[in-house]
Amino acid sequence: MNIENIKSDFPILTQKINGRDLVYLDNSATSQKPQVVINSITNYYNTYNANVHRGIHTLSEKATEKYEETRKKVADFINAKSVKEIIFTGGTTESLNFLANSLSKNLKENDEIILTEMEHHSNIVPWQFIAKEKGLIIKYIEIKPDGTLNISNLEKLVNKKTKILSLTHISNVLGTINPVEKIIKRAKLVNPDIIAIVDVAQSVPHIKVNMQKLQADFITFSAHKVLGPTGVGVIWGKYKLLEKLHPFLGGGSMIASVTKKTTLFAEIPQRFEAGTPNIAGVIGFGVAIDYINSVGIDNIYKHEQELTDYALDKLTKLDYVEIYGPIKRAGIISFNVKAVHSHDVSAVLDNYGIAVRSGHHCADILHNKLNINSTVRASFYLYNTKDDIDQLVMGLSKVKKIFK
Ligand code: C6P
Repeated sequence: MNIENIKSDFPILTQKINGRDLVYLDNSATSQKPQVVINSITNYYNTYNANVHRGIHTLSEKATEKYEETRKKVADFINAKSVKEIIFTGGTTESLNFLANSLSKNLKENDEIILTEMEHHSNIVPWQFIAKEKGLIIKYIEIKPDGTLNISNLEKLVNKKTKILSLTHISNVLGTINPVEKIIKRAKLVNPDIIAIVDVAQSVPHIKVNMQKLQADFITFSAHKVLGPTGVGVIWGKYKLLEKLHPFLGGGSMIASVTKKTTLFAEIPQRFEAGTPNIAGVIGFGVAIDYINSVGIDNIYKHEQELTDYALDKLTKLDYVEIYGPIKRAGIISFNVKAVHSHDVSAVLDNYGIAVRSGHHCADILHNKLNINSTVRASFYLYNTKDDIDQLVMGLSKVKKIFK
């Protein structure tokens, strides 16, 4: 991987922030976009802007063809069996709300849902909504002090009333890579009827996610973390389960026919994509996948692992920095500078052009469990370099000086 060449594909990275070269370490929040992705969006609006799946005119047909090309690219990217298993949504949050709402139609009082203590709020709040409405019980797999999940008592947590197991592949705070295949297999040994959902929002941009291996029934992710535009998400679902799933949204383009009394649904996946979708975004996402494929997802992962090892080595040497999470992790490092609030740390870093996220990262339960209010988070992607990490370490020494 030639990082300098890669960097030059991302126009935003040549910017100066507060007079310094931008060091972008907030990739878990959203990734930057290569020029080819930006071009594909303007090209759509400049040359073939039209609605999809509707018009029998040249522009509409071209837009539909390009939109559907992305579905194929997504299916290949995650090794899905069929393009029919790919549903476009507005993002991971919408995907999870969709699944919670649609799956809840088959749930009844006292049915149980298992989540983990390291879920993003988007994999907690929608389940709490339906739990309240239907009288369901939510249980949590606990986090151990080392930032991994405690699955030693999994068989006690799961029972015949467990209907849903929904968990993240990679923690957006700790970078923990959860053994999801193992967890799902063990849970389904106790109750084969469990529906397993894996939130791969933080894994799909960085590691090979293979639907023939993952053991999941559904997965969810967002395009904007995978070099694509905002406002596009994905649900992959097993075709057999999609056939039984009630649509989340009703409206145009998801129907076969409508009478005054009832509606016949369109085929899958159209049935699940009501209304005009984010056409430009989906097309741009297809180009983002091409870009990732041209670099190679395994190369990206290897590069990020090198950066993570380098960063952990440098940060653990700073006695005023406390790091959270396991040693073996994805390219996400959350930490605190002792006695300094995370927002102050990120404000000082920003003065040096360094972008990190601070706060609870939409993971309150995790922070409460670790007994902390907030953390500073540095997260890496393919265009980051060891020099970026050296800049972060330099920035932290400035924080230390200011708040001594
Ligand atoms: N995490 C972060 O800074 P949306 O916002 O819908 O694209 O994705 C939600 C989401 C779901 N699951 C996980 C594991 C996530 O990390 C996120 C988004 C960002 O950590 C924004 S809060």
